[in-house]
Amino acid sequence: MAILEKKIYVGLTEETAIQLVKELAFFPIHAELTAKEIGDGNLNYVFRITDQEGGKSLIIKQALPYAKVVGESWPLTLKRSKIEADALIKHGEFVPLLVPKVYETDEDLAITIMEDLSHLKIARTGLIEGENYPKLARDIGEYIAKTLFYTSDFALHPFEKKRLVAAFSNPELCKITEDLVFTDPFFDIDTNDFEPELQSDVEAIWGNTALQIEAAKIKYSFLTEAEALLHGDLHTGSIFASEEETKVIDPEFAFYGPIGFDLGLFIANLVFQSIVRDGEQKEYILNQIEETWQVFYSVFSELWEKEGVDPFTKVSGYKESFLQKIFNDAVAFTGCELIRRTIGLSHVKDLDGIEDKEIRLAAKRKTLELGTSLILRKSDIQEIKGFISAIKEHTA
Ligand code: SR1
Ligand code: MG
Repeated sequence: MAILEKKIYVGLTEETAIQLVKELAFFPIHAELTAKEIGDGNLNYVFRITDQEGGKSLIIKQALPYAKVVGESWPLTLKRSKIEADALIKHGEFVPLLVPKVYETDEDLAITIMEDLSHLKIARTGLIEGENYPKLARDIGEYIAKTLFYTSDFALHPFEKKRLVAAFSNPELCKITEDLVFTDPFFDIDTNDFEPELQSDVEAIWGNTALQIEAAKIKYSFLTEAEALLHGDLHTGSIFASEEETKVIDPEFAFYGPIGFDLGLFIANLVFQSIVRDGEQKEYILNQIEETWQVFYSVFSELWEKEGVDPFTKVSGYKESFLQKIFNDAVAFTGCELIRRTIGLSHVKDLDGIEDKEIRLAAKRKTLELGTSLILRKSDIQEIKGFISAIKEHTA
């Protein structure tokens, strides 16, 4: 029976994935198709379907009803598939070259059929292998500025903004972030995962009340500030890159939240690279962090000046004050991401992949120290040069 007609969720296999794209007539009827499951994320299946002879390929992404990283004991809404497809489409209105094209979606099957980007590499993988992506910082600075400005109250009619806030309500995925990024790492909770040698460093975090208060404040911003339609999980594993191209994927955590969150997540994931690299290569990454902020600032500023619809966007000084707030938020969000990827449930290969135990532990202690400092100094660090100095100070 045709897969689409059933209208009930069924997990795809490589065989049924081929059947599906044939039903949808993406390929000629007699095309010899191959399918391969290539997903390496925490939550979904990703099938690449190829017609070797016709030279055409595409991706089917299917949400699983549970978190793959933990197993069936952690059920997870399939609605995230629609959120992801809708966010790709919405963000694609503003940055069509920086996101994959969506060809088809099906809410019942929780699938999105989209452009195959296999000619690119996941940025995290390439960076770990020592590659550099000269356009990455510029493209991500522009991506964040445009997607977030155009979905904010500064660009939208208030009715449309509130319609989007409701359409992108994503409570279950937000709860994962609220727990894994903003709560669990700051308490002795079972889901935390760290090497026993870090016990005393971790206990210092759990016992730091000043840090917990600041973490609580930045978590509250995440919970309450519906500033713009965020990507929501903008780490380097959510980005495909080459020297010429950048494509942002996987916005299943999209929701209306504080603008500094996307910035902080991306910057933190560059910080991991600045820690594992030396000399000129370390400087290169630090320059990428600075460039991300500079590009974000200048693109967002220009949009504000030319296309701001709220009368207050014309009031001298308001733009600078708003951007300062975003900057300070981004500093603290960076700190939270550094800590959670070191001692929380979901780690990064940049750190865990360091083979030498002493070097790995030293790197992890740096991320904990820097993360703590950034959360505590959120309001003291006023501009990007000071941010870079703070990173250097704790990660030399
Ligand atoms: C159970 S999901 C763990 C992490 O993977 C995603 O990419 C998010 O970063 C989430 O926190
Ligand atoms: Mg993801």
